[in-house]
Formats: sequence, C-alpha cells, structure tokens
Amino acid sequence: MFAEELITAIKIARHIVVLTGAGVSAESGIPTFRDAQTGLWENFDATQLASPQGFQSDPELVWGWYEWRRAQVLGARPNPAHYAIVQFAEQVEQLTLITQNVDDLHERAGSPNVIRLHGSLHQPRCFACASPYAFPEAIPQEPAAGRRLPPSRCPHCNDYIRPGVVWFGESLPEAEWRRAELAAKACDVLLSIGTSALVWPAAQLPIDAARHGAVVVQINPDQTPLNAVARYNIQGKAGEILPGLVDAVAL
Ligand code: BV8
Repeated sequence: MFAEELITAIKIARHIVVLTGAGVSAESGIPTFRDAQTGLWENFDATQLASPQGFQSDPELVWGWYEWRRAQVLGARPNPAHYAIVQFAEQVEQLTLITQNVDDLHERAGSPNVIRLHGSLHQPRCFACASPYAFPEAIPQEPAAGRRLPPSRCPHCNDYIRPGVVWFGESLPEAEWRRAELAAKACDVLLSIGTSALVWPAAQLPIDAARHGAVVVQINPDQTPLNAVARYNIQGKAGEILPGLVDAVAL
C-alpha cells in the first residue's frame, strides 16, 4: 500500500509536520471550504464572503453563513483521520500539527498544541473593539442553508460580533505563522492532508519544507498544485489512508 522508502523516511524522521485543510474534516460531514458555498451562498465567491468587506457590505449574509457552519461543526464528530493524527503524534519523536481549518475537530480528537493559522469558529469577537464574545449556550439558530441572520451585538460597544477567523486580506496571527514557518523549514517530513493548496501564505509551507530537504507527502483525492512539489502523492480520503499509514509506520 505504501512505498517502502516513504515508511522508512517517516520512521527515521526526528520532526514531522502535519498540515491540514478542510478535507481532513470532510468525512466528519463538514463541507470543504469551497463546498461550503451551498444554498444562499452558492452565488458568492468564498473570498467575498470570508472578508471584512463582505461582512461590512452584508453582515447578515456573512454571519448567517458562519452560524450555519458553526452549527455543523457543533453537530459533527472527529473522524478516523483526526484520531490517526493523535496516534501518530504519540508514535513519533516530534510532530507539529498546523491547521488551516476553523473547526475544533483536531482538539476534540485529542491533538494538543494545534497551530491554528486561520483562527476558530468558536472565538468570536467584536468587529469594532475586538472584545472576545461568549456565545450563549444554545446551539446557534441554524439558518437553513439560505437564510440571513443578524449578527450578535457587542455588550460593550454594541457593534457587530464577527467570527474569530482570519479573513482574506487579513494578516495571519504572527506567533502562529512564525511557529508554522520554523517547523516547515526544520522538519524531515511534511504531510499535507486535505488542502487545495490555493490559499497563501499557508500554501508556502510545503514548498519551504521541500526547499529545506524535507520529504513532502500529499494525501488528497484530487490533484492540487502541490502534486508538483510532493515526493509522494497518495490519492484518497484522509480517513481511509491515514489510519493505515500510521499503522504501517508503527510496525
Ligand atoms: C494574508 C478562514 C497578508 C475563514 C481562510 C500570497 C501571499 C500572501 C497572501 C496572498 C498571496 N496571494 C494571494 C493572497 C491573498 C489571500 C489568498 O491566498 N487568496 C487566494 C484565494 C489566492 N491570502 C490572504 O488574504 C491571507 N492573508 O496573506 O495576510 C496580507 C494582508 C493584507 C493584504 C494582503 C495580504 C489570509 C488567508 C486566510 C483566509 N481565511 N479561512 C473561513 O474559513 O471562513 S482560508 C480558507 O481557505 C479555509 O480556512 C482554508 O484554510 C483555506 C483553503 O481551503 P482548504 O482548506 O484547502 O479547503 P478547500 O475546500 O479549498 O480544499 C479542500 C481539499 O480537500 C480539496 O483539495 C479536496 O480535494 C480535498 N478533500 C476533499 N475530501 C477529502 C479531501 N482530502 C482528504 N480527505 C477527504 N475526505
């Protein structure tokens, strides 16, 4: 199933980076980022919805989209891919997990110290004064895919509450980006799992890893620009491939 050299490269690696995208949560029933434009949002480009301009021009459209996505995440469970990464971290000397996702399924599966490049659906804050906001206990009014929803209001300044994610045109959190860059340049193996490798600067990480001599492995059912960079392109679903790979390395 897996090339002998790949298994050996992982076995002898002292530092492994795992970079995940929306595809790692697909088997938990969470639509991938580009699939998340269904219903009312299918006529919008993701970069339009996931941007400060998009939110300012139509806060109810964008807030409805994020609450729809948050309700899906709250109703979802980690899948075998998330659990395989937890097991993998226990088997190797050092594993740095970097995610582009804004769900919390890695943490709920048991992964510690997840480097979140793009924030989280679960850390909303005020658009104006940036005060953190605590969602009321109840699961969000799940807008059927196709309903607008007025954003919650900040208890301090009454401006809109926004999702705690990094939108297009916004800078990544500095400390997280720095840690991710250092890990990519220092690792021996980088596994890119379930990302279309189209969003920057996250897409730079596997390229940096390859440039610094790491073995880059991609797990994705589809082709991506990373196919030209990765030494191993394993075509398939993360939840089906990863458990077998982690077991093969453990032998
Ligand atoms: C920034 C949070 C500085 C919101 C997201 C060069 C350098 C720097 C910036 C840029 C640059 N070129 C362009 C830019 C601008 C922009 C950008 O990258 N644009 C793109 C569209 C070209 N980047 C930025 O704006 C970034 N900021 O650089 O700051 C700056 C400051 C000011 C001005 C300019 C620059 C911020 C980017 C962060 C955006 N926020 N998320 C939210 O989630 O709502 S990104 C968003 O897309 C997701 O979070 C995700 O991280 C990202 C990529 O999506 P994927 O995770 O890859 O998901 P996708 O659906 O695309 O693909 C899923 C894959 O899984 C597919 O390949 C599929 O085949 C596969 N799959 C499906 N099922 C499975 C599977 N794989 C495995 N198993 C399965 N079962």
